[in-house]
Amino acid sequence: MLMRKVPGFVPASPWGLRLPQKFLFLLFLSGLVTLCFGALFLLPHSSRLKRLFLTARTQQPGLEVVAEIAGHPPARDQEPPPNPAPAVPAPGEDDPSSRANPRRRKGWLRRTRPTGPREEATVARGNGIAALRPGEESAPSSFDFNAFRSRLRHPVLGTRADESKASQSRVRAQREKVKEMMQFAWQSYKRYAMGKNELRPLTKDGYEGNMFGGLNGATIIDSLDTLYLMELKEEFQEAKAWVEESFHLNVSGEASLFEVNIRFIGGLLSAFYLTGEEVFRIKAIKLGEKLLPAFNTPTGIPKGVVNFKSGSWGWATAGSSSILAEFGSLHLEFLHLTELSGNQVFAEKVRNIRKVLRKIDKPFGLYPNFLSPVSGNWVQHHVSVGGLGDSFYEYLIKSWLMSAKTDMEAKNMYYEALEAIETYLLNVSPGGLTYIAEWRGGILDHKMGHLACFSGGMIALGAEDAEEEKRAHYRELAAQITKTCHESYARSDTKLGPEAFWFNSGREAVATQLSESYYILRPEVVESYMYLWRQTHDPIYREWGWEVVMALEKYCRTEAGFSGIQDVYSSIPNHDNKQQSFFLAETLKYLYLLFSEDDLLSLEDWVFNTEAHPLPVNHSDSSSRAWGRQ
Ligand code: DMJ
Repeated sequence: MLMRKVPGFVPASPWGLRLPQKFLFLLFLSGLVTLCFGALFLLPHSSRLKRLFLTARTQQPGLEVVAEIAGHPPARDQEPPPNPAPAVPAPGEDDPSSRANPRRRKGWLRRTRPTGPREEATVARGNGIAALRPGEESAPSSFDFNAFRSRLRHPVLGTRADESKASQSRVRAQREKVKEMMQFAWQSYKRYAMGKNELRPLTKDGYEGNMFGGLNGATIIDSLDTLYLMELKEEFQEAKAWVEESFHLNVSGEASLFEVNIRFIGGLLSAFYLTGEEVFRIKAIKLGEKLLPAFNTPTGIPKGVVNFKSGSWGWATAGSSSILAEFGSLHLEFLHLTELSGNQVFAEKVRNIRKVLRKIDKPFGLYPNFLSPVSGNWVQHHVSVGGLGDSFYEYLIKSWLMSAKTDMEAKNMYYEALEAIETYLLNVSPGGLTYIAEWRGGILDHKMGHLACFSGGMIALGAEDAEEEKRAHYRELAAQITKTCHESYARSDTKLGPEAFWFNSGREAVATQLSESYYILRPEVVESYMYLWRQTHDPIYREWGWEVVMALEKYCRTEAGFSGIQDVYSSIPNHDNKQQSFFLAETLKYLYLLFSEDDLLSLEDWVFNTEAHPLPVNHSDSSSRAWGRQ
């Protein structure tokens, strides 16, 4: 009808059109079809329409393009990696298609490379993606999981030494006991609090806390690698299924950058490196991206709190200074985020932090705990190897180790800092106990926090790379500090250690007030036992570890999970009703490792982040080791 009104459109054939008009109409139609099809390419990358219309065949060239961009030959031309199979079959590994993209790459850290729809297509084909939610699938990778695994010096889960000998049966039973504790802690959490951040064992429910900005499941993500290495296969699968189906990143609260990094990102990264499951890699990267606004400060030193909704960096809630242990404990995870995403932004953020810290004046070579992210100046001169300072030092030596001993800057900063700590903070009590005091502008508080007890393990770990003439000294120092921390346990009624202990007024290694007498299932003391055991094989560390197991069973185990206690000096426990997620991530993991062979998560292959999540050492022969050249 419409055409009849157009001048010149007079019907003259059975279709009602003349020949030139028919030609014009066909031309118009074909133009329209071309336009519609072409528009598909302009749709956003994640568009469903695009995925519907662009078949697998259309996507295939993307593989070649990605490989070429990353400097590799197309997939079809490549040889299989020399040792493609994981060292030991692991929970959930029976489906080979669920492995990360097996294409090879050269560098451990690569330069940023362009990303685009084709790269995304390669990611989307990997298994695990099906479980991702819309908008969570854009994390391209050319990470070669098989090549990575083939470079490890030891099977991830060790070679399982023959433990049939009588001398070995005790340690096997001890390890099994710790495994049972993990199973109990997990089952209790699952029964009463699945999906919540942590379990409250007395009230038999869960709680979210206020550190994670609306993220859920801290206990699940903190537990993944512990369940894996204990070969609790069913439990690992439960945890993985929850991550796939219920771990949502579209949250909008205020979160602690540090806590989200060490627990969630650390946990996801480890789970990926242990299993090759894409879902962990992709969620780690996506979550990492959500943390980036915290770095938008004048100095690039991140604020402690990030607002997931506005992306702002939480001035109002977090005061005006950033905390050394918080912004100084991002390096390990952020380098791995770059490694797994190909996006240099993560590495750049932590390199900048390093740069600021290297340049700034340090009083007597010490690093105070508070720094202004605006001016880049120290805010007050409080120095501690315990809370507020602790894991900054840990991440220096571990950055060195994780870089396969190429990050000289981290190494130098670590030994210089340790020397200053020894000179100004280290003390020996009249009773002969070695401890690291806290420093307030030159005045010492003769106390050590439970948190500072990780330092025995750290100093042991760093001893082997110190100057020849200092190695024995550092080994001895590590042993002495660990002995002091053991004393803080041994001198309590429960044989568990207080939150802080003092050396004054004739009292040594004991808390002086009730407000410091609690024990919240912390790991630092058993962490040091584990490192000292691996370094010395002195049976005393297993004995001390076993004392902790017994005490946990006696005073912290409740009907529905483990709980902290409010007073280690009372043998009638007053439970705090919290099963901390780090109990499953760290305390039980370090205890299990203490009663295992040294090649289970060998220290030649792995460094543990400050939440005990294992991250691999860079064994690649790459020339692009970004952190080693600074
Ligand atoms: C853990 O979250 C980490 O070890 C952190 O570095 C310090 N505190 C707790 C455990 O005590």
